[in-house]
Order: sequence, then C-alpha cells, then structure tokens
Amino acid sequence: MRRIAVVPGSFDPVTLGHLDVIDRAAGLFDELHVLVVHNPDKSALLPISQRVSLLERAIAEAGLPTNIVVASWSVGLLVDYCLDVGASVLVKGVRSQIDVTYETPMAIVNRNLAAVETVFLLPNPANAHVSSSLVRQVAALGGDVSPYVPRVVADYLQKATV
Ligand code: COD
Repeated sequence: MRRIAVVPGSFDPVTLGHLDVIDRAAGLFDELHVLVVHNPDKSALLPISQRVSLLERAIAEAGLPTNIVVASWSVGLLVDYCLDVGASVLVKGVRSQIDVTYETPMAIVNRNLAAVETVFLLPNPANAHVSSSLVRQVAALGGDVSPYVPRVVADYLQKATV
C-alpha cells in the first residue's frame, strides 16, 4: 500500500524551516502533499496562488525529492483533503511547547474525524527560530530575509517591498 502524507500550512511565505520539514517528510512517505491552507487566525500577506507558486519554485530550486505534490485547499476540513487523496497521515513541524499546545487538539480531532494520524517532526535546530510571521515582519521593515527563506522567496519579497 502506498503511504501518502500531507504537510499542511499557511506557508505565507515558505521558509527554510518549512523546506526542512518537507524534505524529511518526503523521505518517510511514498507520496507527500504540501497543502496551502488559509489559517483564519492569521492575517495573510500573500494570496494562496502566490504561496503555491513560491513553494513549487522553492522545492525545485532546493532539489527536493520528486514525490512531492503542491496543492491548496479551501473548501472544507483538512481531513477531507486527506480522504480525497488517500492520505492517512498529517505531518506537522513542532518548534516549541507553544506549537505542541496548538497542534495537539487538532491532531486528536483529526484522528476522531477520519482516523488520520498526525506525526510531529522536530525542527532542524538551525531553523528552529524561523517563522513566516518573523519573515513578514523583517521584510515589511526593509530587512534582509535571505537567511530565513529560499532564494526565490527572498527575491520575490525584495521586489514586492521596493
Ligand atoms: N521548523 C519546523 N517546522 C516549522 C517551522 C520551522 N522553522 N516553521 C513552521 N513550521 C511548521 C509549523 O509548526 C506547522 O506545522 C507547519 O510548519 C506550517 O506552519 P505555518 O505557520 O505555515 O502554518 P499554520 O500553523 O498557520 O497552519 C495551520 C493549519 C492551517 C495547517 C492549521 O490551522 C490546521 O491544521 N488547520 C486545520 C483546519 C481544520 O480542518 N480544522 C478542523 C479540525 S482540527
């Protein structure tokens, strides 16, 4: 049986921390869907289509495995997407106790809703402090985001804020 997993996130924008989790998750499953989802708790910087495009280009630029599919989802529960594509696992990166506290109830509900399990991956320590919100803040104030994001994202943000 093919093992299919989904890495969901806002990816607003994709960071080197996200790419590290995506790369390692792709090595654990036969097929990995990177799913851009609107998070109603956050105010968005980039439209979903732009986040998908930057993810696709960043994954290609980094030479990540070819079993990765990028998609977006806005019409229902995250587990509905999982059922649609035959995925039985969600993969989340957890950087801190705050991430664990945020993710744990969702993991339990997703298992109750559709028997979809959640696997937590610890971050690469080099990227553990990186978040999209930090990147958005540094970019908005004219700072250099290149240590935190793929080159394609740094270039895009630089042009967008000029
Ligand atoms: N290192 C490692 N992991 C990281 C890093 C880093 N530097 N930065 C982020 N991550 C992880 C995050 O912990 C998260 O797991 C993932 O990468 C994506 O992060 P973000 O910030 O892009 O995305 P979020 O946290 O805004 O995305 C949240 C979701 C929309 C995925 C979430 O809210 C969700 O699962 N919603 C479910 C909607 C639903 O169906 N609800 C009903 C049942 S619960």
